[in-house]
Amino acid sequence: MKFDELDKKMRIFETAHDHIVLPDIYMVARIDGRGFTKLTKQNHNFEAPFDERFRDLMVETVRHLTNCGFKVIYGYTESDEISLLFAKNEQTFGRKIRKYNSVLAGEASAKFSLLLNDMATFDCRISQLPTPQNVVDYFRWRNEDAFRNALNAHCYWAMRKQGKSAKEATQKLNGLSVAGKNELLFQYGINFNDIPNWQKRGIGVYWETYEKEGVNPQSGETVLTQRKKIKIDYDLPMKDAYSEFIQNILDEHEEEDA
Ligand SMILES: Nc1nc2c(ncn2[C@@H]2O[C@H](COP(=O)(O)OP(=O)(O)O)[C@@H](O)[C@H]2O)c(=O)[nH]1
Ligand SMILES: [Mg+2]
Repeated sequence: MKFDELDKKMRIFETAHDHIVLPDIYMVARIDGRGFTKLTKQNHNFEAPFDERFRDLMVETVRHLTNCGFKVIYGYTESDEISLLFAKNEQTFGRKIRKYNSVLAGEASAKFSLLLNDMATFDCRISQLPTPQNVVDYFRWRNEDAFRNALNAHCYWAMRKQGKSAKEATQKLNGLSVAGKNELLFQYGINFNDIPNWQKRGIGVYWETYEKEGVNPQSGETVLTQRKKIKIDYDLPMKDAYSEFIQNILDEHEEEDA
């Protein structure tokens, strides 16, 4: 068989089931560390429940992902996961899902591994969200997940550090309400209100406009120009205020595109 014929014949097997995200549907990627329970606690000695060194590796990985060839309009990280919201008119790779899944998992794994100086891998999945409200709900969901995670993790590790076994700590937590968990922490001398917001709400990464003074080379006049830089937000809002915050990012982006 001639190469051209073989090429045509075999290409079908690779591409016949290629799924493309329809126009006007929002895409959100969630990139999650693979086996990070072991990585954070056995292979590396990160402080539990939260370690600023681990947080900084995640943040730098998000920063890289917002700058690796896609139109990311909002990045978010909590625990070992990263969510990326793409511009509605994102066109990279013709919106082929397999490309986003593989390239983003690859970019995240490579960046994080270089920063950690050890091998670490991430998986990736894409949510296809038809309405702005779905996008708001998606990020609200992860924001509330961060809160529950932080409460559980602080309770769990408070007990473990005082000598309770993994089984005992898990059992104790299972039967407790949110108020009960707050009370438990209080007994261990921790006021959950005083825990830093980045642990309870996650961290946002987004573009911020600022004005920079420059000199017009022709007239010599001082002029103000608008520039964009990445902001790392360790103090995100929560609940309805966070939903509004995400809605604003969508609105601002629509205006820029219009
Ligand atoms: N020690 C430590 N562990 C963390 C930190 N952030 C996230 N993790 C761990 O990362 C894991 C993330 O959960 P999950 O994705 O469900 O677990 P995986 O399937 O093992 O990756 C949990 O075990 C968290 O405790 C941190 O700052 N310090
Ligand atoms: Mg994980």
